[in-house]
Amino acid sequence: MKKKTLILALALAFLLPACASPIPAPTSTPAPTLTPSPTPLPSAVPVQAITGMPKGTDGYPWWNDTTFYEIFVRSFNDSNGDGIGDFNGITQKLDYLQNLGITGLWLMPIYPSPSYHGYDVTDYYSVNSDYGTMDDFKNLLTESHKRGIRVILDMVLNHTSSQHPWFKQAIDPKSPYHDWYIWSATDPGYNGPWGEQVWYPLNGRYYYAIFWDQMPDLNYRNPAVIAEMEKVTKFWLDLGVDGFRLDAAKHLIEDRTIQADSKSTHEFLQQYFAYYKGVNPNSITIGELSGDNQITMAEYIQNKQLDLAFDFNDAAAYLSAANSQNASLATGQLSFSYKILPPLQYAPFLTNHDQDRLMTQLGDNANKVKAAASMLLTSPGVPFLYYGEEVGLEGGGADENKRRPMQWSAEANAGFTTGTPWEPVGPDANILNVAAESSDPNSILSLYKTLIQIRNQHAALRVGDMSIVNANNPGLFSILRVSHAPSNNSVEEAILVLVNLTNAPIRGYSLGTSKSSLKPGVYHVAPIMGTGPAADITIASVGDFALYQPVNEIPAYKK
Ligand SMILES: [Ca+2]
Ligand SMILES: [Ca+2]
Repeated sequence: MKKKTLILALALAFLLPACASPIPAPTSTPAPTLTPSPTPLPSAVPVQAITGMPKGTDGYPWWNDTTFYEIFVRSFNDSNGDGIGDFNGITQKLDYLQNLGITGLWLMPIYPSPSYHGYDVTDYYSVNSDYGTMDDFKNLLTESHKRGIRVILDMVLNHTSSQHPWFKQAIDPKSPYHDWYIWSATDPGYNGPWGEQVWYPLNGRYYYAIFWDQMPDLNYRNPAVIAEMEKVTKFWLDLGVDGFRLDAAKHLIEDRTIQADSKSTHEFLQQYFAYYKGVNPNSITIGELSGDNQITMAEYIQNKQLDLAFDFNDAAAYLSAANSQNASLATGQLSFSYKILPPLQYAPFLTNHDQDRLMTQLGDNANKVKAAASMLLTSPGVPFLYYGEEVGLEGGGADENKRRPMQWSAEANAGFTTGTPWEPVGPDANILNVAAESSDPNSILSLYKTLIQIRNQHAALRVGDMSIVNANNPGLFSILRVSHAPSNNSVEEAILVLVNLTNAPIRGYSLGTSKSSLKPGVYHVAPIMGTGPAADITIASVGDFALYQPVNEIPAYKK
């Protein structure tokens, strides 16, 4: 296997698609087969590019080859003019998503629900009629798979709607459904993890609801509940979905006043993991463990309770680094995640549907958005994007503002609907939209597309190991990603990531690291993005290098 080093100079302005493939220059004694030849400008050829449905690279599972995209169905695209996004609307936009390089979708809850967001479910076996029919959903699934895009669903195990027929019957203590929920004859008198009320009086008794009185928690100490939710799980897997995002995964079972990460929750998820893998060994769960640290997250993953967990800490770190233009705020957290969590089995992101929009958190500064995206999409783990992030959707405060209609064009209602949108489109929809940004090579969208496609083309970014590179400049984010052939551990591909987080060119920097998995030698370096040609790099005995400056200047992104 040839050693290859590629440099990814991600400058906040230069997106030169220069490509070239480097050949290692032997340090001392050239191998006889390597004839000294005039060195052409090295070109960065794709290494282990994804084609079709991601299957996994270098022994990693398929999800390590996947860039996921979270969709709030109500807000993505309305196909029939009723102002509500729907399954057929998503199907119409699958070519857009495929073109962007997306290989996985997470659909927020698609089940019948009295709420606009859908996290209070009234029937786990059907779809919300606002979004279309089951046939529409099946068509979306088929068309996604045809384009190499897997689909996972939001699975709300912790609670149902108070309008669910199970709960309506459960109110009667004599009903067999009574024990499907959590009751007390008297008020136990304690509050929830956020100090909130969790016990609510009803019909002379009290029921437990960690989030909201209209979302009563299911009782997973009742085997009938476990059996039913396993049946739900099998129903959707048999239909062809590829897995689930597990809502509130850390709150499933309470050990008295321990209402998060309880021993019982860990035990339940271990059993659930074995169950869904038994139905489909390739299916996946990604847990929402908001607020947990890396050590707690690791317990779920290494003990086969979840395949992945969202990394809220990496998310916060990317935003801090982008906002403060200080790379160490990201690299410190990234190396902690990389060290503590099972290899690459976590899901970093920037923001999700519960958080203020990326653009809003970064002060409507498109360059900071580009910097954050550049860090996320070159880093270890399985990246998740939130719909609209790629065009700079804005919004914060009330949840509805974080979940506004997607901005497709400068037409009425941002091209989301021909009717009246369920929620008004955001500000700046006439500028920040897919149509406008598609034709602008310096747009946020163009950068996202380039980054996702580079990740799809290069194994080092998807499954490479990671070394933090000291850049001797706080504004320069630098990591080294190296992928290895599983058979003999030889280096397949190496990518040096450089992201200028500041609004000015960076000169006079110097890169070094005390250790990496690169073998000693001198390597040619070819730009994937950014300016070239780049200086050769000399790797010493333990993969270390020092005082390296591939190019004189790392430019700032163009506005
Ligand atoms: Ca509709
Ligand atoms: Ca619970």
